[in-house]
Amino acid sequence: FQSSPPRIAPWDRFVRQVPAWYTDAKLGIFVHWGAYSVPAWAEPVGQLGEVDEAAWFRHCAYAEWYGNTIRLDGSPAQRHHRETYGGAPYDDFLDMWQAQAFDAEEMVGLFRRAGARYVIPTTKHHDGIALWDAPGTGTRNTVRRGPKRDLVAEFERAARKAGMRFGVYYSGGLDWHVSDFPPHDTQRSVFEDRPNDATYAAYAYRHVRDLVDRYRPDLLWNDIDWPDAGKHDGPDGLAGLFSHYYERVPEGVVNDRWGETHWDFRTSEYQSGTENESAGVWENTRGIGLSFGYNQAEDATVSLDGPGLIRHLLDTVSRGGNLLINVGPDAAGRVPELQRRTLEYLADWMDTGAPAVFGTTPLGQDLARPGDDPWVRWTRSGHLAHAVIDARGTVAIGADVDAFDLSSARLTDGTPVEVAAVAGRLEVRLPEPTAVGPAVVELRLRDAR
Ligand code: FUL
Repeated sequence: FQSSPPRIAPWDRFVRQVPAWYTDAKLGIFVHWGAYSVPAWAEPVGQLGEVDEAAWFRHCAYAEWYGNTIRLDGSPAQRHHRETYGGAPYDDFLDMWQAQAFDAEEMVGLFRRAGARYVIPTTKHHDGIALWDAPGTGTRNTVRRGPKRDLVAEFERAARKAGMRFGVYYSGGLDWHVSDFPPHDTQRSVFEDRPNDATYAAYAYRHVRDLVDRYRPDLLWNDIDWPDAGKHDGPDGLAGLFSHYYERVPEGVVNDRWGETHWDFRTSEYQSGTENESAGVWENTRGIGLSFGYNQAEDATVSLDGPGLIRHLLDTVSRGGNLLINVGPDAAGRVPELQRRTLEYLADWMDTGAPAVFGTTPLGQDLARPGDDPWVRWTRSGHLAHAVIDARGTVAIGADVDAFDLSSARLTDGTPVEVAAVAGRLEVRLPEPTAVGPAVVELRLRDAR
């Protein structure tokens, strides 16, 4: 006889309309901050999804993966670690991490100015170090060691004070401290060499439940997967965790990295998982550079500058997604200059650009086409179409010219813009820029299309 298949936990009961605050929000800020922010080192080899998988782990561009990369024999990170820190144990970085300049309100204020509607700090990354006094972590958290502060609480208070939504990142899939697998060298090893036993499942469950009870996060952003022994419908299983969460935070949303269970929105990361961007509710995440954790080895050549970030944001929003852009503070708790400059630029652009972003939906490609020469992306709010154009002078844009009331064309500050239908395209004469960054031209749609 074959035994009957295991009962599949009823994930369907959690399926619901995703709260509008999330789909309207468009921009969130991820914060990857940890003991890895002390060495703050990785090889800036390229974007996840573009680098050959065989090279990714050994030359990992993610500085928050330092604890893994230095264990891969012969890796440049291992050499760097030996030369710079004499091969010291990873946990020494927890004590070296002082966070002495960290001012959550100042940092979150910058995020808010940049237009972000939510902020998600890491509360436990793959290294297993908790940024709050997490049950069962003993002294291996930032309240007992290193910063000696509840960093999750500080972010939470600052976010709420700034009128932003607050979420938590939690690595349920990997915890290098509770497992002794060999270092990850392939994608397969990431998903297969992860702790799946009941003891770890209970540990992770307690953590996320504690995060929910203490901070009422508006988003639960789990990473990699959830321990298999915990994927059941009992009160202390994943289904119980979701039930508890939605009961406490009815407007809360969860991402899609809990294995094949339940999600409110799908995720993509740099160029990986982009198949998740085609339908439904989704969010792309990436760093300003090539890493989430602060990487001192990065420079401007591998980082998004202000216009680059605006283009990435609009490319995402115009296709119906949210962008979760990451900031990696240094060990002292400051936003490094390169990242700060990009965010400040975005903040300046938001004075004129915000209407093209928040609360919008994509504009159908039957009405107007995105393009890269000139660079243009379209969004809409009701009958108003927003064209975000990163160009100067007069540009021609592919569109159904009859769909628009051309005389209505304005910049968001009300300045009229000359638009004509020429050979089946919109010829837009952009005024001399008075504001930073791409121009936003708004046009009325003629009828209720
Ligand atoms: C990935 C992690 O492995 C990265 O370090 C980062 O946290 C990213 C957001 O998710 O899967």
